[in-house]
Amino acid sequence: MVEKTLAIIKPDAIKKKLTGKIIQRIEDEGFKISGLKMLHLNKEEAKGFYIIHKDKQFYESLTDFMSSGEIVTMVLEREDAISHWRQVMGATDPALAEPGTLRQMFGSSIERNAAHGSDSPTTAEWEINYFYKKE
Ligand code: IDP
Ligand code: MG
Repeated sequence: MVEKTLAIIKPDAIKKKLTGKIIQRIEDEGFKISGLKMLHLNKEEAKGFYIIHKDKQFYESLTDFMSSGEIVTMVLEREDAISHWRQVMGATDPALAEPGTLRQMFGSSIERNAAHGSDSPTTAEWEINYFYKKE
């Protein structure tokens, strides 16, 4: 089934000039990019996006990081987009991610792991709406 997911290139990857490589990989994996925006979130916007993690010990640090520089948000479309994008990214912790995954190749820590992807149809819809709300 063709579905949509929200992908983010995180500030660590933007700073390392990996934006082009990551977008190339997205296209090579057969995704259609149907939305794309570069944004610099403020702290409140980062906290809103990651509200699901508000009780985690890493919430403050994660939202500082995600508001520390520009990000690129994208809506990706493909057959099984949600699970396929998570496969392409690899495990949350780059040290545990499979060889050839984006996080294994480009991530530097469990926090600074280069990319984000929605984890279910419900979160994909919520996350796409967070950045691409129809006015
Ligand atoms: P996911 O991005 O693979 O879905 P989540 O558990 O949803 O992983 O966590 C969201 C983001 O929070 C991660 O991508 C990572 O940037 C950060 N994070 C997750 N676990 C930790 C941790 O234990 N320490 C620091 N940051 C973390
Ligand atoms: Mg997640």
